[in-house]
Amino acid sequence: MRFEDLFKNAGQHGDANANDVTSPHMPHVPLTPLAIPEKKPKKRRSYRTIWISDIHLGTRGCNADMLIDFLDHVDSDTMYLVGDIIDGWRLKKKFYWPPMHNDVVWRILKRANRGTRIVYIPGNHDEMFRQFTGLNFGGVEIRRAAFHDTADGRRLMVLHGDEFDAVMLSHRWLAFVGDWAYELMMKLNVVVNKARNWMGLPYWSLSKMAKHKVKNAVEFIGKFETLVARAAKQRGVDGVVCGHIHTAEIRSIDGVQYYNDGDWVEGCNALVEHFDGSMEILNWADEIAVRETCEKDRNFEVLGEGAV
Ligand SMILES: [Mn+2]
Repeated sequence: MRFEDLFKNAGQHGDANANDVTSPHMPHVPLTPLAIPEKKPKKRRSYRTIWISDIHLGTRGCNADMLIDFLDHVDSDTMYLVGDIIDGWRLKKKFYWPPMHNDVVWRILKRANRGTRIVYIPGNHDEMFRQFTGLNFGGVEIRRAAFHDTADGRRLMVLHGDEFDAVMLSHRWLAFVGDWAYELMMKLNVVVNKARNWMGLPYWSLSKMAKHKVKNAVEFIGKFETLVARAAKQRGVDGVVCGHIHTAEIRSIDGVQYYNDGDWVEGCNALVEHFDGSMEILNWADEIAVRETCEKDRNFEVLGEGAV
């Protein structure tokens, strides 16, 4: 069917819906069902606030299935999406959008529709949404940064964290060096040295260099945390919530509370505020493991020892 055919009959003589703008005589297009049907537990675990970031939808690294499980099991009055939700950088290079990634967007929009206040602070990987700052997409407020007042009267600054990259300058990619990269380097080490040997060059340890770099990554994280906390102190707030470096953390730095909500690529973390204002980092992979063990135990009890 050609695009123009969609409108062929619209507004024609004899069409009962011709003047009804809510019914533009469009052919029926079946909706694509969710890849993972929404779980509706009797009662979702409820928090005052949830912060999540660095989901990187549009990449293979994104643990969308875990995030879907998380969204189906918890609820909150307010939810902050603290940047790098969609990875525009990667999508620009190669389009990758499995149905599960749509499921995540669907769940977030549905949450907004249910009445959860959702504040979206784009990061560096989804900076294309920064131009929509101050606008509202289906109940999702887009902000450059935000201030959050906790139940126990503290004021927190919320931002993604890439704002400090310019100050950090070198080695910013190092924070993302995970085990897989290290392993890959080990494998590369073998190949590189075979080649070097063939060319008559001496052995050169790539893994040794990698170890050095990982040490640098640890230093990088510490430096980042200090910088963010210092900026928060200058702003006169009690604490700061950010993401960006994929390292969940709650700690006090120089009298300022530093919170990092982690990521959904490696850690699968969320930062939550309880109704009394206390804060906690959730590790959803662990939560799933605990739940599955409990379910197994329950089945064990119901079925009895003989049935297993
Ligand atoms: Mn980032």
